[in-house]
Amino acid sequence: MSDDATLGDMLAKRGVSRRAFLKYAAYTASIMALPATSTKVIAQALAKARRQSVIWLSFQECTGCTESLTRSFSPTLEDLIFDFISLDYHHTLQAVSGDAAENARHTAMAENKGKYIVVVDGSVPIKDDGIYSTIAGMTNLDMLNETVKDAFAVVSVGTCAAFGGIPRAKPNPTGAVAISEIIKDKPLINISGCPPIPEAITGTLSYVLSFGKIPELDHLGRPKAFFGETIHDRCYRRPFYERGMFAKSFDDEGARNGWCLYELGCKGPVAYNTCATLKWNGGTSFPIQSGHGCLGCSEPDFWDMGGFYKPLSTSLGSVGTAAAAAAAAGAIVGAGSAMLARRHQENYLKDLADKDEEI
Ligand code: FSX
Repeated sequence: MSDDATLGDMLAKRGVSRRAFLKYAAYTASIMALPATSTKVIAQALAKARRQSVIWLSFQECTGCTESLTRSFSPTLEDLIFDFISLDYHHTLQAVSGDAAENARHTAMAENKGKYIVVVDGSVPIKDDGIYSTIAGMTNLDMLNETVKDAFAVVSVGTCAAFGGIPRAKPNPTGAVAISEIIKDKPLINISGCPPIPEAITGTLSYVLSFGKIPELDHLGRPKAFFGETIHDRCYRRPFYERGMFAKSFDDEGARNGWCLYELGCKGPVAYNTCATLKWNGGTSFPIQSGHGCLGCSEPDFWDMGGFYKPLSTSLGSVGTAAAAAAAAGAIVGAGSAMLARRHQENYLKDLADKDEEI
């Protein structure tokens, strides 16, 4: 089908029914917390849209973000690639290699100047002129700058791209930085998580495709629809927290009865993400449901927060101690966790400035 074909044309050709298409539009509206009336708007916008050119760059990362994307349930990765976007370049998923791959990137940039979206997963090493990670003979830094120059928007997928992630963990030997520290002149969306929830990736892309603009973001550049609440806000174990009922070890009676995992190091009160509602693998489960505390992987510097199995009271210093005391009384949290999170994020922003001076 010609490049002028709309998504509506393509979906019809593939035999996707109007009912199935509306169902997808309704799902997208619901996970983006949009009013039900948006379903029609999304469906109409998507039906008229041309396939969006997407160039996906992978830098210092573990490929977990792409693994996550391939497990998207709505739309599936196949739906996304065949119907909604033209994935013109992707280090892991593309069949071509070498010059053919680089030619595909350059062709997509030239043919879609000013309109394509660059998705990036992984951080960028900038120490020693960026020599610690190169692709096709280019440093990640050069490839990022070259590719983003004519893009419409940039989407940083995963905590590595959004905040530096694990490559940036102390002592950060490669001088890893977040994409937002390099790209300052383009609309940029952070979809954090190590890895991010697949529907947060596909839902955000669908939103941009439907409305031609970026969704409402929080102060760390993340879509509020997915990152507007903490895990703790929606955690099904929260009633135990409120009553001061905490598991003390992973095999005690409290753990077996589903009590709160706060004292076993759960970072849910300071982790903004949608794991407790969208969950993973098509809504099957999420870490806390399987008995393990949240690692806080969607937050800046989660690897250096002071220990996955230490309660926030000890891993976040005096701020945490105050929260822990209140937690033991089975009180606070709404306001307390927001305060903790904000304090942590303020520290992160300050750290960023300090680290930039060190690199
Ligand atoms: Fe990072 Fe993603 Fe964690 Fe891994 O691409 S967010 S290490 S899941 O793979 O970048």
